[in-house]
Amino acid sequence: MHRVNIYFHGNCLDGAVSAAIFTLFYQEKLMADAEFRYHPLAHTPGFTYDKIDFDGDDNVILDFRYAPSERVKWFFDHHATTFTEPEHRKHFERRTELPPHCFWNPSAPSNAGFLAAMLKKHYGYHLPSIGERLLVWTDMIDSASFPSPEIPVELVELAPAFASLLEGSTDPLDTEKFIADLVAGFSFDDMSHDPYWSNRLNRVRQTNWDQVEDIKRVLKLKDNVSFVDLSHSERSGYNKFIPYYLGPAALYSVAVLLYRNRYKISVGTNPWHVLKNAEPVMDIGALCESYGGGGHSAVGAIAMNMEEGQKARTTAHAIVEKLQKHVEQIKHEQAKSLL
Ligand SMILES: [Mn+2]
Repeated sequence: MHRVNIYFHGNCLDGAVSAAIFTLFYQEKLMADAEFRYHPLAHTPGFTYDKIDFDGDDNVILDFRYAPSERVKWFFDHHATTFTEPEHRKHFERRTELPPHCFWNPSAPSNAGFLAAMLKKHYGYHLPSIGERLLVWTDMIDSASFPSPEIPVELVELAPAFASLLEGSTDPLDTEKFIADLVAGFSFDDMSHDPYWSNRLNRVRQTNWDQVEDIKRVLKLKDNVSFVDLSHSERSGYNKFIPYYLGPAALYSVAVLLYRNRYKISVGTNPWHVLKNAEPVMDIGALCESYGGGGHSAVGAIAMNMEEGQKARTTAHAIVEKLQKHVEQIKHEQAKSLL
């Protein structure tokens, strides 16, 4: 039997939806009775494809790093960091299949949306209509461009609830079944009536509301900067939108978290705040870098090891003070421009 191996971003709604869309395309346009195997991948530090054989008859990479291998026939990704070496990019650019099999667009909000658009354009493949509606959600969720903090915090809608379920899942069967259900043509609404999913969705929503309660108890908001110290008890996840949900006046938020084997300082800009683009703009990634961390312009983090709990708290306080001074500066600039 013809076997298709799909390697995709694991614990991620975008990765799983991409895997389902590619399967539907393959069944309709290339081979109706191929066998599919799904291999979720994770962005662990130092990840390489060295240990992966690409032993399918067709090997496909979706929503994950480029692999410079002749055995990989299909590739779709939207991560800016997809090429880990300059050689990998050259390898990608040398691909000559027509119509093309390998696609990359770092400005696409989700890989699923990009994949669907390329399959339509180059292969005349049209998604079923429930799929089209799903892409509005994958775009919103993968680029974290929610119209309000209620959506990623209250998880009332099924798409962000499923996204949160997959992110926190430790059971490989969850992603496997999720893809199979989408391929079988079920909508999220259909799936939510299946006890397998309704039990898990209830748990995800409950865990999230517990987090809202935990954060509410320790949240401090002063001078438009919120601070959350959760470094005294271990946790497995942190919903970074909760501080803005509870304290919309925060332009910036800082949290100290304790995970199984490290401390983490999480820093972010409130995407719903009116001053988020006000001058001077704070580059959060650069701020975190100056303390040994990193990130993007609006979000960043600093990791510290298990012996550095006190240092993590001191550093977090220093960052809070810096951000409070920065808000003062923004307000000063604003007042000046009004004169
Ligand atoms: Mn993605």
